[in-house]
Amino acid sequence: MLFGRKHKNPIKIADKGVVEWKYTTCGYCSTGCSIEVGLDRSGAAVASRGAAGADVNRGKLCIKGIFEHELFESAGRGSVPLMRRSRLDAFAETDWDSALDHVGAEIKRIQAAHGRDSFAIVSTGQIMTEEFYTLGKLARGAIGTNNYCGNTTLCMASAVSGYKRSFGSDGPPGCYEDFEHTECLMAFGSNLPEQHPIIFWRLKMALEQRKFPVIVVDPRVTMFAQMADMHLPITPGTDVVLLNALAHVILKEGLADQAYIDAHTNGAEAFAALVAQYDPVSASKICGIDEDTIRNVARLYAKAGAAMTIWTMGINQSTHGSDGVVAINNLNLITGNIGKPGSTSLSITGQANAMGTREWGSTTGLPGYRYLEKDTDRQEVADFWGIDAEFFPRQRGLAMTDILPAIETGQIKGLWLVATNPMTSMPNTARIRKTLEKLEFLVVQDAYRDVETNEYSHVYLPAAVWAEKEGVFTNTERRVNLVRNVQKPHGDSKPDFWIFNQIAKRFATERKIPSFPETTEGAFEEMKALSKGRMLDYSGMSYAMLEQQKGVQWPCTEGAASGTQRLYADGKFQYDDGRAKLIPLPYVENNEVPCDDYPFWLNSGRVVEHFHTRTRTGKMGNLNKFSPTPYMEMNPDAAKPLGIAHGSYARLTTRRGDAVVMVQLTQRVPRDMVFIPFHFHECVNRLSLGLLDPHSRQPAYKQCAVRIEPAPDQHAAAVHNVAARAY
Ligand SMILES: Nc1nc2c(c(=O)[nH]1)N[C@H]1C(S)=C(S)[C@@H](COP(=O)(O)OP(=O)(O)OC[C@H]3O[C@@H](n4cnc5c(=O)[nH]c(N)nc54)[C@H](O)[C@@H]3O)O[C@H]1N2
Ligand SMILES: Nc1nc2c(c(=O)[nH]1)N[C@H]1C(S)=C(S)[C@@H](COP(=O)(O)OP(=O)(O)OC[C@H]3O[C@@H](n4cnc5c(=O)[nH]c(N)nc54)[C@H](O)[C@@H]3O)O[C@H]1N2
Ligand code: SF4
Ligand SMILES: [Mo]
Repeated sequence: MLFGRKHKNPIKIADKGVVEWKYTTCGYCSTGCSIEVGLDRSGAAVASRGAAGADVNRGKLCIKGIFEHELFESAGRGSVPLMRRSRLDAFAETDWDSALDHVGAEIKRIQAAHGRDSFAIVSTGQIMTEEFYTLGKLARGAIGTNNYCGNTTLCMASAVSGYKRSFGSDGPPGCYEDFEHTECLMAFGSNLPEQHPIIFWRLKMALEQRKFPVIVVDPRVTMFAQMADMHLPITPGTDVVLLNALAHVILKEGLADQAYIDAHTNGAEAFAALVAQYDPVSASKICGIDEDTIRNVARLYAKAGAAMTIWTMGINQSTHGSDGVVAINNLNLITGNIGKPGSTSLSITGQANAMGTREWGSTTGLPGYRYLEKDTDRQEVADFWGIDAEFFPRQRGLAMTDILPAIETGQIKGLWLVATNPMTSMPNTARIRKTLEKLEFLVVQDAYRDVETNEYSHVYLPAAVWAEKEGVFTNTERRVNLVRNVQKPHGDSKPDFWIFNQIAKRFATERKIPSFPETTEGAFEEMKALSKGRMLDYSGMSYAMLEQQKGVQWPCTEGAASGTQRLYADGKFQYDDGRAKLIPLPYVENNEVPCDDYPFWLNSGRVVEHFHTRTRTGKMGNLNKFSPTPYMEMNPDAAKPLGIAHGSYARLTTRRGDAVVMVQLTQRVPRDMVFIPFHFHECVNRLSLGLLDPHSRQPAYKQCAVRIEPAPDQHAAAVHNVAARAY
C-alpha cells in the first residue's frame, strides 16, 4: 500500500492564459478588498485575485471576489435603452438620446403639473462616489426635488442616525487594525464570516497573534457565534435593553471611566437615571440573557484595557435601530473606548459604497456631511456650484421608505430608481407592487435588464457595472479605494456618471444650474475642494495615491503622506462644544411578536455566496450552485410536531402574505424562530412587515411573526406544470 501525497496526482490550477493583471476594488461588500483582474490575450477578463500589498485583504478574496470577473459577461445584462408607453406594453429598443430626452421631458412634465417634489429619486450604495456626487448635484442643484434618497435607508440609516445623535456627525471612528489592539470585542447582529469574510479573516489573524475574548450577540448560532467565547442568544429586537443593563452594571459597580465622561460628554446624569431602571434582573426578563451573564459581560468589557463593539443589520434593521447604535456609543463613551487603538464603535457597513453616498450623495443633506438645515453649509455649496442657495430645500425630504407610501397616497407621481431593486428587497412586496403600478412614470437605471423592478418601468437605462467604469468607493474603515476601469461597458450600456451628466444637460436651459465635470477625476477634484478642512478631508488624495497605497483612510489633508486610522483620538466630537452626548434610551416594545396564530419569529438576512437580490450572483454558476432555491433554517424540534422534514417544502404565512420555501433543519435557529436568506424574489419580503425606526426610517426586517405548515413537494409540482402545459 502506498500512503502520502507524493503518490497522488498533484492539484493542477488551470492556466487561464493571463497576460495582464489590472488593479481595481471589489464591488460587492463594504470590506473594500483590492482585486486584480486577469486579462487574456484577447482582452477578456478570465481571473480575479486578491492584490498583495493591500492592507485590507493582503492578497485574500472571498468566494464572491474570486469569481467577480465573470460579472462582465453574465446573463441578463442590459445593452440598449428600452422604452414603452405603459408597463403593460412590450418594451421597444431605442437610442440613448431619445431615452434621455424622454426622461428629461417626463421629469419636467410631472414637476410642472404636481410640484417639484412630486418626482422622486432613489439611488443606492453600489455606484462610485463621483457618481453619487454628480447625482446629488443633479438632484439638489438642477432637478430640485427634495424627495431624493437611497437604498441605504434599508441598510445603514440607523448607523448614520446613531452616530449623528451621539457624536454630532456620521463617520465610523475605528478601523480593522483595532482588532490588533483590542482586549475585548463584542459583536451585535453581525455574521462577519459570511457577510464580511475578509474583515473576519483580519479578526482571526489578530486572534492568532494574541487571544482576547469575543462576545457575539445574535439570536442565531451563526458561524461567528460558533467561534465566539460567549454567545448571547438575545430575544429579537431587545438589544437596547441588554445595552442599558450593561451600562447599569458598569455605573453601579464604579467601573466607568469617570474622567473621560467628565471631559468629553454631556448628559451623564439623565443617562445614569435612565439606566438605573435597567437592573440585570428586570432586563433579563425582556432580552432573554440571564442576569449573571449580563454582569459578567459588563465587567469583562469595562475592565478590558481596550474594548470595541462592531455591529451590522441585527442592530440597524430594528424599530430600535438608531437607539441600538446610540446605546453602543453610550457604552463606549462611559468606558472611554472611543478613538484609541482597540477602542471603538465600528459599524460594519453593508454595500461596497454605502459610505460614499453618505459622504457625498446629498441624499440626507449636502455634500461633505453638510446639512440643508444649516445656513453656512447651504451657502458654501451654493457658492461652489454657482447657484442660488434658495433653490435648496430648507430640510431633508422623504426617506426611501416614506417615498413608496407617498406614491400610494398620490403625493409622488414619478420615480427614478438607480441601482436598487425594491420589488425584491423592500418589505411587504404586495404593497410595493401596488405603489410601482400606480406611478405615472418609472425609470429603472440598472446594470441588469432582468431586474424584477424593471417589470414596472416605462424607461430602462442600461448601466455599466463595477470595473466597466472608474471612480472610488469608501469602505467600512473610511478607506477610499480606487475602482480602476478594467473592461469596456457591456453592449451599449453606459457608466452611471455619463447618464447623470446627460440628464443634467436636459436641465441646462431652464435656469442657472451647476456645471458638471466631464470626467470622474474632475468630480473627484470638486469633492476634494469641498472637503478641505472638514472631518472627511480628501484634499491630500489623488487617484495615483489611491492606487499606489491601495486605499487611503480619510481624513487625508493636503500634503499628507497618507490617511488617518481613527477619528476622535483627541476626544473632540463634532457637536459645537466638542462633546459627545450620552443619551437615555427608554425601551418601548412595539414589534409584531409571535402569538397563537403566528407562533414563530421570522428572521432574515444573507448567505456568503449570494449578494442581495441575486441580479449578479444568481447568474454565476460557481456561486448560485450553493443555494439555488429559496429555503429557510428551521429547528428540528419545532419541525417534528408539524410533520415537516428536512428537504421538504413548507408554506409560511404572515398577516401580509405567504411564501413557499425548502426546509433546512438545523439547530442554528432556536425553536421559536426561522431564518430565510432574503436573496430570493417573491420570498421573505412577501412576508415581512418592516416597521420603521422613528429616527432613521430603516425597516425592522428581522422581526415579525409567521405561521408554518407543510407544503406539497414543489419539484413534483413544477414537473406537473410543465407536463400540463405540454398538452
Ligand atoms: N455574502 C454577502 N455579503 C454581504 C451582503 C450580501 O448580500 N451577501 N450584503 C452586504 C450588506 S448590504 C449588508 S447590510 C451586510 C449585512 O451583514 P450582516 O448584518 O452581518 O448580515 P445579516 O445576515 O443581514 O444579519 C446579521 C445577523 O443579525 C441577526 N439578528 C437578527 N435579529 C437580531 C436582533 O434582534 N439582535 C441581534 N443582535 N441580532 C439579530 C441575524 O440572526 C443575523 O445572523 O452584508 C454585506 N455583505
Ligand atoms: N428581508 C430582508 N430584506 C432586506 C434585507 C434583509 O436583511 N432582509 N437587507 C436590506 C439591505 S441591508 C439592503 S442593502 C437592501 C439591498 O437591496 P437592493 O438595493 O434592492 O439590492 P441589490 O440586489 O443589490 O440591488 C442593486 C441593483 O443595482 C444593480 N447594479 C449593480 N451595480 C450597478 C451599477 O454600477 N450601476 C447601476 N445602475 N446598477 C447597478 C444590480 O443589478 C441590482 O439590481 O436589501 C434590504 N432588504
Ligand atoms: S469580503 Fe467583500 S470586498 Fe472582499 S472579496 Fe468578499 S465581497 Fe469582495
Ligand atoms: Mo445593506
